[in-house]
Amino acid sequence: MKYTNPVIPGFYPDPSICRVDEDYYLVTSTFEYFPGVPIFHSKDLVNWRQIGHVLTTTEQLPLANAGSSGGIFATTLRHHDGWFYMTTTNVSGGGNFYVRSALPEGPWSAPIFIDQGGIDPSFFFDEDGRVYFQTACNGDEGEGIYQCEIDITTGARLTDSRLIWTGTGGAAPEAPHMYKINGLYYLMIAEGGTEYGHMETIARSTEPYGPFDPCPHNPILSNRSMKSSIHATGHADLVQIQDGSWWAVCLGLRPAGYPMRHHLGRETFLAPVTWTDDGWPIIGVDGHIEPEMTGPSLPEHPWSPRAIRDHFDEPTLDMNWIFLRNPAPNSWTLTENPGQLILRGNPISLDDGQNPAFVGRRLSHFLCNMATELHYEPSASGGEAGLTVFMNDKYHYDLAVTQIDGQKKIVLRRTVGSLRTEQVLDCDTGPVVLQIKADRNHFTFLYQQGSSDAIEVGSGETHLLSTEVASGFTGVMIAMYAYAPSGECTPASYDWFDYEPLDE
Ligand code: 6LW
Repeated sequence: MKYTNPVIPGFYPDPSICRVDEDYYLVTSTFEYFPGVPIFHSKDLVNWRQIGHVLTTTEQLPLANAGSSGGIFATTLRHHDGWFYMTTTNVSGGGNFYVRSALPEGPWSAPIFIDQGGIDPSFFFDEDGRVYFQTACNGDEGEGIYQCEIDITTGARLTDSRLIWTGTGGAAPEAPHMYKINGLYYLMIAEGGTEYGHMETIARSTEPYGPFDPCPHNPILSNRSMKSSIHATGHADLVQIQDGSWWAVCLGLRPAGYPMRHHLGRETFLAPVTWTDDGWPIIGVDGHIEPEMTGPSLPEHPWSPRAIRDHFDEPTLDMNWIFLRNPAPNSWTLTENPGQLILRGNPISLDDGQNPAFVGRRLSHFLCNMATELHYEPSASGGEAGLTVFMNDKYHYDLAVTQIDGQKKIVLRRTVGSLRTEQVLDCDTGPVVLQIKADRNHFTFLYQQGSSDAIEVGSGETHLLSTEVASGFTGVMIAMYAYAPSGECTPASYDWFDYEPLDE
């Protein structure tokens, strides 16, 4: 079966995968967003559906100190002896930890912290029962991959942390994963940094602590040539499927245009793995990931497509909605008026790098129409509510309903670093439909009331809301938000939200 990459589009970086019998599970990193670490399920490696989040409590995921692109860095998911284990780093709260659960959809345990520094933690469960814990660390022996042995029931470190490989000389050796294949320990890592120089390298040893012999074919994955429309591939994880073949998931970028190179964020890609005669894995077609590839020999198992409209008529939010850091108490409710998502602004704005009233989803398509019906009559105290195309607290475009000089207004505000522009139009009392039309180069903002035609307020370039300009590790979010500088509690009631993709 042919499939199209990415297999999980939108800001879903640093994927890690495990297999349990005929089911596959995958997690990605989530930085300052809450709940953290979405977990996906597939039966064919191509079609994925989200089944929950791993980190759903403040105890598991405190983000109060997480700046933009802080919080949860890369994750690893493993299954052993009937338990799922997810390990990650909260770079803004506590460092490396893991949680475990008997079921992939949870409930997951309280965090168990591990006394080893660095990022990109991973586990290897050896046949003799030993459990090895690896991270990318700049430690006492220099920069590279460090390993210790741990007690998986308590997280206690049982040995010193030792440098086991420094990679092949690329910048930032990171994202370690260890596999035992045909009696040899394979240690696979990312090098070159998670941008356009990204690559995957591997080494192997007869012993878990090495010495590791580097693969003569390194890098085993790199899209560094300009030929491909996919770039920055790396941070891979391997899985063996039922027919014995091996497959890789990894992160990559799809630059929307050249030379702007902007994109939606780092996404999750799938590639076949082939083995050389001397026993080394090569990811993709000669180490490249392609947009169209031939999938695994597994029965195709598509999931029902997501509806365009979210009516907000369930008592809980659909799991593709997430908050910016831990949501402030009373900032949102679905139960006060069933069929509406009500946001109550607080004095925290989108610019503050904290937790404004914000409910958002990833932009997963370059061509997409989004809209929401907002019931909100702002008071004179400068409150506002609306939609934001959000990269981080210094790069976002907001289409909001507010009040200026006693008049209800529509404002389009574009915040790009220290630059800010505003366009203001009149607005009648009553509900407003706010619209955002996305294409590869622009977001176009419109509003519509009653039976009148939609009115275009303005537009903003897509490339300014991309890590190439805004920096960081996250991706483009579309969110409903509310802001109340005086703390007044005018409810912003969202009747529905439409997300209509117009491209793959
Ligand atoms: C991830 C690490 C990285 O933990 O970026 O640049 C971090 N490399 O592998 C966040 O994705």
